[in-house]
Amino acid sequence: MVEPVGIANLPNQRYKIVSEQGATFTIMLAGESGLGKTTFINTLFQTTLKQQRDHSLRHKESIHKTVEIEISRAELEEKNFKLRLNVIDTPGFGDNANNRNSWQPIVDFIDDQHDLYMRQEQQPLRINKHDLRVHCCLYFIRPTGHSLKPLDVEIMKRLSTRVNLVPVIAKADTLSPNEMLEFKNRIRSIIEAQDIRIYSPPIELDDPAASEHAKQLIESMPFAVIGSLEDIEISPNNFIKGRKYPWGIAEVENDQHCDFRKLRSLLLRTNMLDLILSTEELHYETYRSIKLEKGGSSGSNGNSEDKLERRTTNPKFLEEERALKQYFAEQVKNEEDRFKQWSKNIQNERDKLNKDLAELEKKFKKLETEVTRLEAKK
Ligand SMILES: Nc1nc2c(ncn2[C@@H]2O[C@H](COP(=O)(O)OP(=O)(O)OP(=O)(O)O)[C@@H](O)[C@H]2O)c(=O)[nH]1
Ligand SMILES: [Mg+2]
Repeated sequence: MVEPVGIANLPNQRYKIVSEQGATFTIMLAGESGLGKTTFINTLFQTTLKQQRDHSLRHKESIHKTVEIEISRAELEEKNFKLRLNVIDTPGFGDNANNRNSWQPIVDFIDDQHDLYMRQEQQPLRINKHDLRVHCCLYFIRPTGHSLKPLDVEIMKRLSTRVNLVPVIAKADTLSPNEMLEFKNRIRSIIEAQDIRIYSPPIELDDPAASEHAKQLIESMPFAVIGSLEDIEISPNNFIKGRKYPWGIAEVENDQHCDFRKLRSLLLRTNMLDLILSTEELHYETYRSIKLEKGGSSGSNGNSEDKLERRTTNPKFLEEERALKQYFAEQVKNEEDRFKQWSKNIQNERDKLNKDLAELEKKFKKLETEVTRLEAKK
């Protein structure tokens, strides 16, 4: 009998990243203020069609400006596989006199997480590691139709040496298809000319369908996205997510309108594992070796180039990687179900938090009454 590929049975050390306590996947959003970062992440995790929500609430949410780095978590468990999802939403920059102040915290956050992880690795005791290393940073670009700003170039350069960087064109509904094509081409040539290393999905030569999908993803970069929390009724009881205009509806999940579905697939299905592994083996290792060199330690022999080399050429690694990929693909294949569950989880968390807050308020009220009563007695 063939044993099922259990993550716990996988032989290689590095599978520990996605075994033992399951996988952790952390997405970060960065870019100028008001480009729809928060809206995008809400769109990504609320793809199930829900009834209209409380209108006042939606209004409040849509004008919410992110003012500090916000971390949300959701945990998903299925059979024996646990996936912890973290989303790091950052305040937009660009509307400050001193821009450095606004993006430095983002870069620091990424470095700090690597640092924290490294310190934990140096602990003699095997502790449950706290891991918020960013596996993918979505960088939002303003849909000007012209070019990348020098500030974008500067920040993207800094990010791309630290993290898997995925550029995203915000508010795709504001450009015509032709304008979008030209804009994408221009951005691609700047990225190339400036030597910005963006994330590129690996092409699987032994799997034609996967390699075709990867090529499509690469061709679509930078992904143009539309975010919306609105479910628009297109026929009785038939809702789609989109933005309504006098001329029609810009649809979130329509490939003719934007690349939302491609980006969703890259993040949550086809490339999640690669994003996790490449963070560990390239970005984290790079950070580690730089730190160790600076610290004068000689322990930097497991450097990133070595590991990458091993990963791409050693047949044993390739076979293990294939098995892991297959397992992972099975775990994340039912995209839609996952989204439903995720969005439910996120809502549960929110409800729990609200309940806790309500309880606290109740306690506080009680204390207050008590104080008034005692004071009256005096
Ligand atoms: N036309 C259009 N508007 C959008 C889209 N996504 C978001 N918006 C709107 O843009 C505004 C800003 O959205 P947010 O999601 O708060 O933007 P943000 O990038 O998180 O902004 P900061 O938190 O300030 O950095 C809101 O009014 C959204 O409704 C989109 O795809 N198209
Ligand atoms: Mg925001």
